[in-house]
Amino acid sequence: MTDTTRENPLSSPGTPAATTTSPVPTTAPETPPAPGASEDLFPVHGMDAIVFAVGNAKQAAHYYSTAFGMRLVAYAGPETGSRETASYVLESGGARFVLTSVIRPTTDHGRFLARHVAEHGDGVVDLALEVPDVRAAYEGALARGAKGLVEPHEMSDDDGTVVLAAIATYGETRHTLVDRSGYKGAYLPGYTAADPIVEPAGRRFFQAVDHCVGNVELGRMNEWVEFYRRVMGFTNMKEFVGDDIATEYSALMSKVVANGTRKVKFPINEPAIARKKSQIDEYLEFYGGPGVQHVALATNDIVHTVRSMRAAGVQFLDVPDSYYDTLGEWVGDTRVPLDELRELKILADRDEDGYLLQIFTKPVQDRPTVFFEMIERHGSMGFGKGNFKALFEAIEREQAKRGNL
Ligand code: TYF
Ligand code: FE
Repeated sequence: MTDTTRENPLSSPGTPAATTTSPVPTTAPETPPAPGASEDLFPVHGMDAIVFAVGNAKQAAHYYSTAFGMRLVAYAGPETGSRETASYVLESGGARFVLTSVIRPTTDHGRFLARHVAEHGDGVVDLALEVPDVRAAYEGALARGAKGLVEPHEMSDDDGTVVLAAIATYGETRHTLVDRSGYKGAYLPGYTAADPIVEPAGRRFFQAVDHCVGNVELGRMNEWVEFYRRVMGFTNMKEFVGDDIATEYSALMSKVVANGTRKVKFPINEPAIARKKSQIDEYLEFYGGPGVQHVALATNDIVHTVRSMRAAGVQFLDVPDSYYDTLGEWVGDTRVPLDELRELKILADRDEDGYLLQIFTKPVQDRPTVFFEMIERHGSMGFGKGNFKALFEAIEREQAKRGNL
């Protein structure tokens, strides 16, 4: 099981940081960020990478190449001097995934990754953020109550220098903070540029990471929203699932925090006590604690995305035909004809700012844990609130098939 003493972001005792001897603050100042100052408290350029610890990174790299249309760009492994781990760096537009597996653990890092895979299965270990000033971000975060995991340090090779540090977030997940402005290599020092595993698809299946969702334990959602607000100056977005919706059909509560530019969006879910066992409880049980539930990937042509991924064998959540019988009445016209949405099981939602099209994969490993969302936005900054009922019912049908409802 996960060490639950880690779970409270603002009051957990600090465990020693990996590369430092300096004490980590155990309490945070109570002062909230000044109104309007949130954009400057913790400047973030965007997501740098999503790092997955997996059982077999070689095969995962193949899957993300063929099924997600991603392109291998860099590699580190025994052939390049990394004898403990193998890591594959894949890109699709501005989105970067790093897939790491352990070959033979010899350091604390290798043992951590091996235990992570044993306890959680394949999962996300790191939501890395690109920041303009790693030292300022790290020191500010610690002063505001974050737990430091890796002190700021530089790494260099012939392609230049990167600055890196890391802080803890929910479960065993971390945020590595990266400044790569002084670096022109393929990923990080220690990696060599690599060629695609398969001939890349003519068009990308997606262009960017839209949002990354965390599942935390019952009653902890607000603590983690507060963590992002206080430590990183993120603010609440209006979309949330409150008690009313939770008890009626969703069995979860959810709030969304975002950085000042809204480029980085982190919804946080917790289970709710409802008529049925929460999908969040199922995740927490099979993941062995809190962690990343889904990553949403932004596409500008969801029809191309879904056709390509379905052709490659990716399975998406099923949506009943009845969903489409009434969709036109409340969503109105979208770029994609209703018949094509129906054929491909794509969901649509509209709010005052515009509309969005979205679809959800089934879990992408044997454990009912991590899945992906593909999303095409047309003005709407929401998360598909109008679809929550249909979506959560579809998830529950899958839960029932697994015997977990
Ligand atoms: O990110 C979101 O909020 C949407 C909806 O278990 C959602 O993608 C929320 C919770 C969940 C699945 C999807
Ligand atoms: Fe989502």
